[in-house]
Amino acid sequence: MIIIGELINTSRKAIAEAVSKKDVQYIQDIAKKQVEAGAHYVDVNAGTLVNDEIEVLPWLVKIVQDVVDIPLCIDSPNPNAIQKALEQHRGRAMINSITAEKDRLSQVLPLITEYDASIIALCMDDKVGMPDTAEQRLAIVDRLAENLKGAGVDEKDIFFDPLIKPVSVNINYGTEVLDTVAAIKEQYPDTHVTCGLSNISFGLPARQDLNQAFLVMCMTKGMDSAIINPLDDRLMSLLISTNTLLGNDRYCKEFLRFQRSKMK
Ligand code: THG
Repeated sequence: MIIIGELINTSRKAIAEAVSKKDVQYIQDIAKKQVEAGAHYVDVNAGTLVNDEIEVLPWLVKIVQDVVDIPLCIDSPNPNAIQKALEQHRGRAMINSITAEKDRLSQVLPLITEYDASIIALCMDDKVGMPDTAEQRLAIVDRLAENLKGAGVDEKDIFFDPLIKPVSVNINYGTEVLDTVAAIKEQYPDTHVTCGLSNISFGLPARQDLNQAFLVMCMTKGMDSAIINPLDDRLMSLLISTNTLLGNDRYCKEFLRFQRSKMK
């Protein structure tokens, strides 16, 4: 499982405050904690600061890479902000994200190859917007795959994100995502599937319960990455256990390492 730590996001009050006070240490601490907890990428998102995003995003890249060695996940809908962040980033970044929307596709595609980045590809386009059904998502996945592979991007560097919508809005939104995950892994076996898990529970109480159940279900269908809070012990424990039970953890090595780290 490829874990993308979601906590450095200005939609979170504590991060918005730390950014406005230029509290470098607070942000660096959160970055280090996520890496210690098992994150493989640290997501950075300054999307709420529309006007300042273009300066803040590369600044976040700089201060986070000053203290952690893992690559970052550059989370922005704005191709110009992504480019500035990539100019600052050392090593191979992950871009979050591209969509099948005409303008975004044409502006983000060249950045992937220029910076040799991996890419999160969202199931979204100009026509349907955010899709409801697996069928709509898979039609978009095909177009994304065609464009990405056409530009020379390897399947192993593509992370499809089905785009999760709340089950409180439509009770079928969970199963439509599960069907999408299974179909992506069947049709494009060398690509990855990731998602921002917490949207599933939006508008309901006991959100953690739904997020946890849905993580396990998506993994059973072949999802092999997630954008999550790695400091959430229960969620991480379920993730590690599920990964082991699915046969992805030879000799139960990661499971044993995780359990040992909790005893300390
Ligand atoms: N797909 C992709 N990228 C994404 C998302 C996705 N990036 C953003 C988001 N969705 C995932 N990241 C976060 C980061 C923080 C929180 C949720 C998702 C979070 N939310 C608190 C909550 O939901 O209760 C509220 C914020 C707060 O703490 O104040 O923490 O789907 N590719």
